[in-house]
Amino acid sequence: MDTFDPTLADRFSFGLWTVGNTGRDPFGEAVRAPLSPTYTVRKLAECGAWGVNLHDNDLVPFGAPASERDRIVREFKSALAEHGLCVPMATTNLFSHPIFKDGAFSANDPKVRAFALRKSMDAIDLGVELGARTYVFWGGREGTEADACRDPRTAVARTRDALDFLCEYVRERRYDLRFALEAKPNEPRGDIYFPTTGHMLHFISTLAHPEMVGVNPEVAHETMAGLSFTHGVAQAMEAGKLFHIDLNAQRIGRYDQDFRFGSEDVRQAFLLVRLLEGTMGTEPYRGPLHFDAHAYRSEDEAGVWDFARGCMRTYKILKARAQAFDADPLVREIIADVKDAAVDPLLAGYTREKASSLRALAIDPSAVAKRGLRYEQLDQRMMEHLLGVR
Ligand code: GLT
Ligand code: MN
Ligand code: MN
Repeated sequence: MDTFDPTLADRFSFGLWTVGNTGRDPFGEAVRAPLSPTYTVRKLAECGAWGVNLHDNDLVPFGAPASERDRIVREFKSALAEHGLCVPMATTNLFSHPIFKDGAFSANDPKVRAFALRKSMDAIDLGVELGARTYVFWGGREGTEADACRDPRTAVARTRDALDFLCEYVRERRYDLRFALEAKPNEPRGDIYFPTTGHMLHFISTLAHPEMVGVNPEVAHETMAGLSFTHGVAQAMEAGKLFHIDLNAQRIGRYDQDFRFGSEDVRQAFLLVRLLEGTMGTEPYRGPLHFDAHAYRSEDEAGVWDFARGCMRTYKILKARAQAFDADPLVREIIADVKDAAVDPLLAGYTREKASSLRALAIDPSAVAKRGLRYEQLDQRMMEHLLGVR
């Protein structure tokens, strides 16, 4: 035990599908045996996790009769109680069954869309029964290869219909549940609709109940698109829309790698943890810290638990590094807000007078431009904190 080992206060969660990943990929069979949900609960608790998340079919097999569903849910609930784990988030599998080969909410066949809605309502009931407060929608199959199959605007409108429908369902049942939309640019489809968190944020503003819906950005997905994950998350936080987060690691230009948190692009991971924890003195994110990642295919079951502990330890180590970085006097000095009493009041809240005062300001562009900003020093200091020499 050391200070980087996880505690319940850290709010770390894993999906049944993450530690339960058997290593199957498009080129090879499973390398690990499936783990039962109740066993997973016990092992996650031993590792120091706080929560366990699931798709409907991670727990209840597709098409299981009601009696079997109820037995499975009963056993799972008693495992949760015995080991002190909660279910912060639940979701629906709208991608594995062949019925979803053309998408779920955006599919051209109305029967597919009906089946997707029905499956989502059942899965919402299941999630709420287990105590989930956040419900994720990842439209993995909502996309195309043969893009002429529909007007992409139709896909947007159908997705809106589905989310508005399900928001009303939640409201009618008086569930204490919020939706979080997860973007991904491609894989398993050639192109997926709403490819980034930014697309999702705008789409949310067009819904009937935008206050019920936020985002669930994933490190790997934003990075696949070559974007700064931290900037996307920051925009979601600024909009009050960061309802959930999927932490893992990814290199640009690769398939969706879902690696152990922090194992690629340590700088981005550091900046992300710094943002989430508010070590700059800003409002922190207070929701679940979910690892949507899995162990390398090289691992046996012991390696899976090494992977899980690694995700959590790296997060905590980065948090400690970020705290030290933001407490460093040199850092504070370089990034201190530049204040200018004559100029600051003119910069927000347009009036005709402010506009003319702005025009009248004496600003010498070359003099302003001459000042070096010391970002080399700042970035090197960040590297030294990150590399553990400060
Ligand atoms: C799937 C996907 C993830 C999503 C999960 C939720 S399932 O593993 O790769 O990014 O978050 O549906
Ligand atoms: Mn994810
Ligand atoms: Mn992923």
